[in-house]
Amino acid sequence: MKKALLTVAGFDPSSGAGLTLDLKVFRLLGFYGLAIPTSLTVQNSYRVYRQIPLSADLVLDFYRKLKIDFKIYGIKFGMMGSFRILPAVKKIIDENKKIPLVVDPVLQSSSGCWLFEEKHLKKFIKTIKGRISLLTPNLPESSLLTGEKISNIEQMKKAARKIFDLVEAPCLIKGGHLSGENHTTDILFDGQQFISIRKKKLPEDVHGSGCFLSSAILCYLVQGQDLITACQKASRLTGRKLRNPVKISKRALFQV
Ligand code: PXL
Repeated sequence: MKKALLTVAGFDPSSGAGLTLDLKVFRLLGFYGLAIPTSLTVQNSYRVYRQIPLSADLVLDFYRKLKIDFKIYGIKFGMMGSFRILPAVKKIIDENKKIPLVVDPVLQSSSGCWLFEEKHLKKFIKTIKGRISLLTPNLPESSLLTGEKISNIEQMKKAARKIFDLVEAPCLIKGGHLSGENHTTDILFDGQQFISIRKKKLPEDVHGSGCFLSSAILCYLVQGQDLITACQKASRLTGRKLRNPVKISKRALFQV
C-alpha cells in the first residue's frame, strides 16, 4: 500500500522547484504526495518576480482537512513565505513528533527575491528547534543562520555545528555554492560526527536542486534508512537527475 507524504512549501508555477517538484519526487520514490501551499510565487525557470504568502489560518485548515482523511508518514517543509505562517507550522510539527520531518530553510531565490523575512529568522529557528529530523540549508542560508561567512570546508563544519546547536537538530549544509573545485561537498553534522558527501560538480545550474534533495531525503527516511544513508542516497539521486535535465526553458529543470 502506498504511504502518503506531505509537503508544506511554496507554489512555483514552473514546477522547477516548490511543492509541485516535491510531489514528483515523492512519486518517483514510491509515495503518494499531499501538498499544502504556504505561498504563491510568480516566477519562471530563472526568476522569481514576487510572492504572495498565504495565512496561518488557511495553512492550518488545509492540514486539518487532510489529517482527518490521510495517515501521513513524513513531512517536508520548504519555502514558508512569511513568519506569519509559523504558528501553523508549529502546530503541524507538534502533532507529528514521531514521523520524519525535513526542513529546507528557503530564504532567498537565486535571483535575489526574499522568500522569508531575514529579520524573523529567530522566530523560524524557535519554531523548529528540537523538533525536526533534519535541516538542509545551502551556503548562503547557513551564513544567514550563523552570521558568518563560509568559504571552505572547515568553515562549513563550524557552521554545521553552530546550526546544530541553534536548531537542536541534525544539519546538512549543501556546498554547491563553493566554487573553484571539480567536486562539491555537502557536510552533514548529526550531533556526533561530520559526514562529507562528495559529488562531482555539474556544469549545469538546475533550478530546484534543494527542493529535490530534501524531498528525496524525506522519502529515504520514511523507507527506513538511517539519516546518513538517506542523505547519501538522496545526494546520489539528485546528482544523477541533475546530469539529465529538461531543457525547454531558459534555465534547466529536473526531469522527473
Ligand atoms: O529553490 C528554492 C525554492 C523553493 N521553493 C520555491 C521557490 C524556490 C526558489 O525560487 O520558488 C517555491
